[in-house]
Amino acid sequence: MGFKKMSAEEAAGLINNNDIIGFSGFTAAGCPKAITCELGKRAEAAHEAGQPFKVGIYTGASTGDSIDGVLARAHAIAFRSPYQSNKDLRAELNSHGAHYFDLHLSELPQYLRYGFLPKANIAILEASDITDDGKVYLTSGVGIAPTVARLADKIFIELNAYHPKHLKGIHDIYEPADPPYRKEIPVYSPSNRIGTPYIQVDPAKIVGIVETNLPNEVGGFTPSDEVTNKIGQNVADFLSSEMKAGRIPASFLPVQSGVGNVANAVLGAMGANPDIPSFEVYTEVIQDSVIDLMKSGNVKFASGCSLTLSTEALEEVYGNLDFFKEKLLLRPQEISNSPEIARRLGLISINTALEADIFGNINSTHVVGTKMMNGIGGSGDFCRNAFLSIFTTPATAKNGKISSIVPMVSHVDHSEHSVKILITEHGVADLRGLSPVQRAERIIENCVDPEYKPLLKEYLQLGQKGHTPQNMSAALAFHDVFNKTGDMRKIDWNMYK
Ligand code: 0RQ
Repeated sequence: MGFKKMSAEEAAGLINNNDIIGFSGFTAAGCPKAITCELGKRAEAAHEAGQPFKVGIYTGASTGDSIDGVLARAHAIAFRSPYQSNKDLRAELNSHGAHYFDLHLSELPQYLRYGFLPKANIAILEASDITDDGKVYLTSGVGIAPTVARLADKIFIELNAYHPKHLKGIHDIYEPADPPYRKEIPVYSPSNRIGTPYIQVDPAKIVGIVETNLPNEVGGFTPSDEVTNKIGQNVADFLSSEMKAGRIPASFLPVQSGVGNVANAVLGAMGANPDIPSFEVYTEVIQDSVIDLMKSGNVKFASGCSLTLSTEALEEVYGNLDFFKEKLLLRPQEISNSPEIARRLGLISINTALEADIFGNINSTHVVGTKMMNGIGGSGDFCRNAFLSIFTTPATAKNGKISSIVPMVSHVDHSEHSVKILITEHGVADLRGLSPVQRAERIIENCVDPEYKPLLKEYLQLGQKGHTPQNMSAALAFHDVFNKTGDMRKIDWNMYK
């Protein structure tokens, strides 16, 4: 190989204060892990010497701790987009130590190409292989890698021997042209290949190769519990009833499912439901449950942006690549999350809300209206354009002290227009074709926790005249009482009568 090999420390030494870095990967899958650890040390040393050292960061989605955790703890992040889920970075963003720009994931590559955001002058890519003429074969996640590799002036490659070279062929790399030259993205079925299995980069831009042998930093999943299992069951039963009613074709439609424990439980329940035929997945994050369903024959094919798998599941995939490569494709997020494709394929989209309101608006991001949790991620890319958009949430949080269903969401990510079905452990609210007051009655009846039902019914009585009967003094009273007492159940509506 003709490229210069260097240590992670040497590579980090070539990155300067105010540089802007774009990383490969999506969630902790496929993210570089070595150079940023050294960069964190560099930033800390600079800060100790009284010098500034911060970089701007673009990624696919969240990252492993070696990017977001290390750099947040070193106070080395000037700004960050489009998604994160690291507790130290969350603290940094919420205290304004770093600026965060929350963005629909499908939009970031084109935002960068259009010049809407500061240019990433450096790209750091994790690769399983590279050729002398600049063909980069990625690892278990793609994200924004093709775009940042093309736009950056300097590229560092972390060549990670943990990922087998035999992964070649699992990626499908395609970057659309920009308007006015853009054509349709020719994905007509989840398994359609439209691009190349590698990213072609200009070899002259490759500054150095850092050799590593490091596993992904994907956290374990909490096992499903009574609540998540019930939510999963409710989703599966609802989908099976939609099939029986003839609204979902008998051959079924491709499924997008969000990230986390609820999403894992939902897919598990769909696999266990005898009425749901084996289906395809067109999503961003391929989690353990998809791999299990592939083995049992319930999932025929999965197209995603990353293999966000536990170490055991990833090793199982890597150990049986001949079987899995036939059934998996990894695409850039611009394609995995494309609104055009979501609409064309007719996705059944299932995402998790932090809170929903009785009129069907969703808050996916802000805890009690102010603190950023993770970000909007791909939820908007999918839900706005899906065939059927479902949001799930446990009915309460923090041992019942918070109702996830409130009079008015404290932050809006998805409006009532994008939300078709709301599902909790208590039941399903089908909101299609309902007016605001009908939606409120259905959500309160079917989805709300029994302790909160009378409180929300009473709130509806306080509603002021109008199409959407909110009460402008009391709409955020649940949040206010939680901030003051730590328990939404302490609400006293008499104050608003
Ligand atoms: O707090 O962590 O302190 O225990 O929020 O809640 O119930 O464990 O749910 O892990 O599935 O995450 C919306 C954040 C849900 C996620 C969100 C507290 C609760 C707990 C987490 P603790 P759960 P999950 C594809 C799609 C946006 C992006 C998206 C998410 C913590 O699904 O980030 O959809 N979605 N992407 O106690 C205050 C409430 C609360 C609350 C829960 N109403 N008020 N706190 N919590 N409800 C993926 C990608 O884009 C990559």
